[in-house]
Amino acid sequence: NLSVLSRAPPSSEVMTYCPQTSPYIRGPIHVSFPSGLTLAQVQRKNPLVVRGGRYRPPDCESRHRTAIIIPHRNREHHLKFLLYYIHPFLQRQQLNYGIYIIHQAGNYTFNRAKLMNVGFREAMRDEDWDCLFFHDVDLIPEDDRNTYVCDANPKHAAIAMDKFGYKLPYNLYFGGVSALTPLHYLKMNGFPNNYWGWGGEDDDIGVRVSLGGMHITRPSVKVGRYKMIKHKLDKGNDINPKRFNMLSKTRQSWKLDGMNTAEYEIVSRKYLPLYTNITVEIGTEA
Ligand code: BGN
Repeated sequence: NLSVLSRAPPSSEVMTYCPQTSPYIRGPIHVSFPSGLTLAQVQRKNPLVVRGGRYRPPDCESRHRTAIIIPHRNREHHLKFLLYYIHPFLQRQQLNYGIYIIHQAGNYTFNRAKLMNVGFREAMRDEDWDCLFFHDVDLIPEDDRNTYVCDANPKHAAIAMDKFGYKLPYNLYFGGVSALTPLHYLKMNGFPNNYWGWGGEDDDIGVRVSLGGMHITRPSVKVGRYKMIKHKLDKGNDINPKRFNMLSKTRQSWKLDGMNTAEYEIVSRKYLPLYTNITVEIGTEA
């Protein structure tokens, strides 16, 4: 009924939605690590990013609200490169987005999955995000057709990483970068809190996806490409020897341990120019 359209009042306040596919998408990105890069330079290159690392397209209403959750400790060097690439990447996708760094306080063994639980709850306090990207700090996306929006099922975005020869290392791999809606996250009771140190937590999360009645989706290997910034195993993130045993019990443990039991104390919440920095005390292994 065209008369409805012609009756719509002209309005300067109501912005129209951005197109389904952003016209700024370019495809493959050449990723290198320029020496001497500073955060001040990254800031200058991203004048439309506002306090807390937030952005919305200036000329249209985004169809998507995506929060990027990045667990972190002592990786400022990696973070700088990730911010350098990811801000323009997300802007080319015309997303309404925010970047959250979840910084584990203290020197106790690192716990990536629990930091993700913190990130989920704290980001949802800020805004009604419709998609959360759980993102390792050392992975740089190499193609902007890998859109940072959620699917109908949990999405594993890092399907093709350089360190695995740009292919999936094994079928159930769910590590590196994954994307879930708040509903997906709650259906699987979030992520486990008890994986201290390196390894296994991502496999546990992958199992939770199916226990929550969902399945894993992925972009094509052509676009889900990532370059990993080379590094050695961190101090305070030793390989977790309990991971095999714990993984064998996910089916029994997932409802008893997860988002419903995540306990922590926020040390600080800082709205910095390029990201929101949440420092958190997550305790120690029981
Ligand atoms: C797997 C690790 C993952 C890790 C990938 C890629 C385990 C659990 C025992 C099977 N899983 O082997 O956590 O992301 O390798 O490096 O160690």
